[in-house]
Amino acid sequence: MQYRFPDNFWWGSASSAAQTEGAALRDGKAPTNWDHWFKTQPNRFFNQVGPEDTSTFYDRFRDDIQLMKKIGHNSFRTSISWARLIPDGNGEVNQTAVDFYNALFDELVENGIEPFITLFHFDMPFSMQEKGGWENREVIDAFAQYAETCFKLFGHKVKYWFTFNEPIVPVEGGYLYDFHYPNVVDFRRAATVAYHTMLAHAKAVKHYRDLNLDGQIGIVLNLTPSYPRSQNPADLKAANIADLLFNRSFLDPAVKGEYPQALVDLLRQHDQLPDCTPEDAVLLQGGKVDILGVNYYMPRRVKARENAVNPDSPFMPEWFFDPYEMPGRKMNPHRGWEIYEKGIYDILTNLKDNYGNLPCYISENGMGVEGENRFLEDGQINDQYRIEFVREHLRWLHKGISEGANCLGYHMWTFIDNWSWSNAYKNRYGFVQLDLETQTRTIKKSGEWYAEVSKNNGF
Ligand code: BGP
Repeated sequence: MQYRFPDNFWWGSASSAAQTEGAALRDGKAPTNWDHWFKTQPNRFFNQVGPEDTSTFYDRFRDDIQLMKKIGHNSFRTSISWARLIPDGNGEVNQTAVDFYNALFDELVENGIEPFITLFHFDMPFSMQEKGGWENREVIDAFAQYAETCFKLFGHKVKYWFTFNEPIVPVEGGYLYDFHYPNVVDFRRAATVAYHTMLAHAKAVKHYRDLNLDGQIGIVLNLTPSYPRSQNPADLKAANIADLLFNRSFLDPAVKGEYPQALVDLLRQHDQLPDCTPEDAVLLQGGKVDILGVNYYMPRRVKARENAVNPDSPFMPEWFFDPYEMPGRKMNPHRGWEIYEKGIYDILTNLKDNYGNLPCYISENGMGVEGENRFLEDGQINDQYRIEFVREHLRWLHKGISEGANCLGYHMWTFIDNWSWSNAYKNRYGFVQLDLETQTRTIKKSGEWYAEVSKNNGF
């Protein structure tokens, strides 16, 4: 075997409540931003397929866990739905939800699959959004209480907790680029949402520490390495600012407990800083994580801007750089994302050299493909492109580990084809194919391949 991974390496996949559970308005669950947005603007979702019945995991999790076992999972990440557990956001706990999550975690553990649990994966309870969402500090407190409730209810069986999944995405989608509700375009409000998210994270970490549970707490960040077009100082400056805005804005507070001074200076210079209190800094210091989940899909290539900024346009990250389309780059055309396998190694090297080599794992990596049925052979999807995609990423991951990176596992996005934010079921990511009509699950070739890799702990 050419690529052997460390003992007890985590092989698994990731998903989230809103994208897989279905039963979005059943058994006491209250609507989230997604349920609300779909009701009011269904045209914003691919083929007008909404979040109500996503992948029926709520009803079929027992059978699905058997499939996980079959494809070699020893760990699996999903999220708890805040709006299911505490329908009002900060009121009573929904006992039906407690029973569901207890049954789910028990079933995973009994089948030798370690549950990794996220507390917030883009699914703001609509009641909380009506209060202003992350712009309102009351929502920070409500989240911290929700987190504490989860730790108390499930902390003896869940050992790996993640406060947020990709906290920058609701900031980008909801407050800068119009791909999540509430479709605001306003940098200062975006910065406030980002900052408050990290305060909410830190408060949750504090609760976790106070409870003295036997486990670890972390955060999942989508780290997107910023590559400059060239070594020209103007391109380097552009890449550095992109890195500050899109990576270090969350990575530094999560791992070092404070924001990079250069980022603070930049936002101050453009009058975009959120309101901060001296107590916030103390809180953030206490929010340092035990473990970091790294989601990696694509790199960000940038160059110095070609044209002057329109001073009447809204202030945006793109005031500092233009996206750069590198000739010869490899693309996944279905998602419009570049595939650059070495990025995974660059991220791990950066964490090793500049972030104390804290324990981390690849919490998402994957490839969404449209129209996968054209690869059906004898009733099974022969997704060689996905096998290739995973294998190449794992090679670079392995190189990182062999050079000392503290990477403990690899989770694929995703287990069963699931519903995606506004793309609905357009692109399929799963190791397991989902027939939308019948809800039948069929393991793809990549799932069989992954089972072997997991069994052999390498390839
Ligand atoms: C990540 C999210 C996932 C997932 C994935 C694929 O950003 O954490 O929830 O959806 O990306 O992206 P998409 O579904 O937008 O194609």
